[in-house]
Amino acid sequence: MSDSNTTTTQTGTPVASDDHSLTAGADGVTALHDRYLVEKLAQFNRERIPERIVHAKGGGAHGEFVVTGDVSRFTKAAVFQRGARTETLQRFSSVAGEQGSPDTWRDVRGFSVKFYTTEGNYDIVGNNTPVFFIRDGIKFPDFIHSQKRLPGSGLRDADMQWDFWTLSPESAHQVTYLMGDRGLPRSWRQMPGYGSHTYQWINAEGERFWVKYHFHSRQGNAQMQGAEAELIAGADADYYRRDLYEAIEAGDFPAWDLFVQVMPYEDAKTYRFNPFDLTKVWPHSDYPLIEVGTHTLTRNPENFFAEIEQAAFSPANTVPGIDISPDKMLMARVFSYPDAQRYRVGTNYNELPVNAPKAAVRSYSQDGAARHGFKPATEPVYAPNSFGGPVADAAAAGEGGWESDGALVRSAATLHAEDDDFGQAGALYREVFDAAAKARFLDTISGAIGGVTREDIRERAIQYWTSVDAGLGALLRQKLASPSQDANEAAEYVGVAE
Ligand code: HDE
Repeated sequence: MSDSNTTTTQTGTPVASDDHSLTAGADGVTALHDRYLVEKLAQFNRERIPERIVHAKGGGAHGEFVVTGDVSRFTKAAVFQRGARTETLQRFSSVAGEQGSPDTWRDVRGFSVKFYTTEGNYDIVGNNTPVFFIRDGIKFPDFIHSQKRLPGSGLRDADMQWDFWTLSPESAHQVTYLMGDRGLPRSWRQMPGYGSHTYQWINAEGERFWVKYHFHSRQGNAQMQGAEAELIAGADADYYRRDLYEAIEAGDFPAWDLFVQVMPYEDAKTYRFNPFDLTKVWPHSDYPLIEVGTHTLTRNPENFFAEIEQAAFSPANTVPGIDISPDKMLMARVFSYPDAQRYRVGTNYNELPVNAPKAAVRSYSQDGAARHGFKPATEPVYAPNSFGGPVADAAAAGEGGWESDGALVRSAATLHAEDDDFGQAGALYREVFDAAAKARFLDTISGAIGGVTREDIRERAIQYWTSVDAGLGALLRQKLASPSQDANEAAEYVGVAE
């Protein structure tokens, strides 16, 4: 009988040493039958799972969502009914950098919330910007390739970043956000979150609405400037992760108020631009913010790997009263996330405690690698059956939907009067940025474009910003031509992420 504190193998057998391998004599060859040595090395070699192909670097915490508003006329989802309290998990991330990359590289930040609702898990997997670079998911792998690393040198490259952006003018609005002050939040706690896409809500009467989610930080929004971000990137690559962890440890719980914009179902057909275009925001003057509730982070993970690295957020996780919309990006995402997670974490990833719903799971899914849960052998394993197994129920599912008809085509969505690529980017630059923000913006884009070596791409970049705002284009041309644009300043931006 071993002492209760004796180290054991993975199968519970006491082991002899954690310091010495089994050898033939003190200086002799190592015995292959030292199965503890073998187990220890083999297990170690398998400690990592593939990092997320995007949003690899991040951090997160557990929390609670409390409904304070009354949105019952728009959705029957239990999680959003007045007074409901729901346990949550949140993960923040950077898009383009790898696992160890500095938190303060300029980038879009992920903002993912998992609600463990009584009707199953609901995930809002958004960003800290309300729009995105592209409007069709088929472009996503190309976009990400252009923001990551050159296959030969393994280096980031301004030529490919600006080549892709300028050949994809629908990116202008998001690039304006990214290169503006919002591209460098001071912390995850001091930034907003957006569902970004248009989603669908369904009320108890079956009426449908289009909605957009906005999380407003109770800590306010704050940013840092490029020079400080670079210093921090070198001194503390985990700056945001540390900030969040330490705030929660100190009992300073960060919170966000959730609002929605609601568009009546029929408005979508005649709205001045396509309301399902992820490169556009809906002006609040058209659809004002409506209060839903407050999300507060209260508990750090006990184990980062088990609770954050293996966490699987997905826009495919919807609940009765909430559905997706005809946004082509969103439709691509509902395939992509569960696919990524089956590969990254494993087929049965939803059995892990961090991903498992609090609601009961009744399904005919079975087996697969590392399956843990199973039903009693007396229960049927197929549907339909005559043995009392679970039965699907359209009314309980509370799905939405929309009308669509037509031949299968590959084309842009049906045109609305004000669909364009540059209008909202120009409005953001002219109407939201003040003079100082405009000057910083010009510095940032000229620095970034200064790293472009191909003349044609550089010229296209000037045209791109001219389309956003003619005055801005002229200033940029001037600045890029000026000799004060030194090589070091340009080099700073070559690593700029998406
Ligand atoms: Fe993602 N994205 N994405 N994305 N994304 C992933 O999912 C993808 C997009 C976002 O904290 C991956 O499990 C496609 C928009 C966040 O774990 C992957 C498209 C928005 C996170 C994936 C998009 C996001 C991801 C990587 C174009 C904001 C981190 C591994 C159609 C509204 C979630 C994984 C976390 C992660 C695919 C575009 C946000 C590969 C195909 C738009 C916050 O499935």
